[in-house]
Amino acid sequence: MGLILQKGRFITLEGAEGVGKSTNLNFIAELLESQDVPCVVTREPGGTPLAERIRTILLDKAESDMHAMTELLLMFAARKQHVESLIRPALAAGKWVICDRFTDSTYAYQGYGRELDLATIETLENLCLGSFRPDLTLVLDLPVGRGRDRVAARGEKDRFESESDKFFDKVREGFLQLATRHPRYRVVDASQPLETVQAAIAGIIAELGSGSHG
Ligand code: T5A
Repeated sequence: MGLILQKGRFITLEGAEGVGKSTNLNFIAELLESQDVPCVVTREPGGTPLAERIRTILLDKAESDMHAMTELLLMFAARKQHVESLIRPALAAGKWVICDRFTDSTYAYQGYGRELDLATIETLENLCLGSFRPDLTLVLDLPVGRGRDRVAARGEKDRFESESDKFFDKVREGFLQLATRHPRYRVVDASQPLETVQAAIAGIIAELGSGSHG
């Protein structure tokens, strides 16, 4: 593939539940490691001890009366800690960072899903991150029912997984809307067999490595 190693790149994987983010995150990490590209795999909400503690609160079904704005602020509190103590230092050290969800999930879930004002989210994004954004965002797209089927065998549902199909339809539509906003987004049809999905992802990563990605 011939990746040109210059500086760390920040790749995020996005999509609704069960679209294959974790599966493909590991695939990308193995792909990069096979080419001696140093990389760090992480996730949101979470990624650092403090942010993981916030994640536990956010996913806890016992917090059923959490206000949408509280949820939004906790997402950004966790993100600020994650960016400053893990993501930026890793990129500065020349590592590639591959992250399971990032701010686009906030737009999709808290914005499109919970119907909080997108401009408020943008204000918080600018406040917490300045101009810091991913180099590449892979949006894995899958009909909501298929995502649910893929994770159906798992145990008890968390606070988000307990939401309705209507909520997840809005989330999915949100991701597709976001993907039209900037060339850093690439939508991958996640309903295809895993080998086909991963061949598409490998092609996109190769573009990023060669510098031809928008
Ligand atoms: N959240 C997060 C917000 O509301 N706002 C935010 O700002 C942020 C950052 C976090 C929750 O927090 C919310 C959104 C989330 O609800 P999470 O840990 O990201 O939760 O959990 P999920 O999205 O629920 O993650 P899942 O593990 O359920 O889904 P994945 O990672 O997308 O799916 P994965 O890779 O585990 O795959 C699911 C199954 O499908 C199979 C896999 O083998 C696996 O069994 N699979 C395929 N099968 C057939 N064909 C393919 N192409 C397949 N790809 C994968």
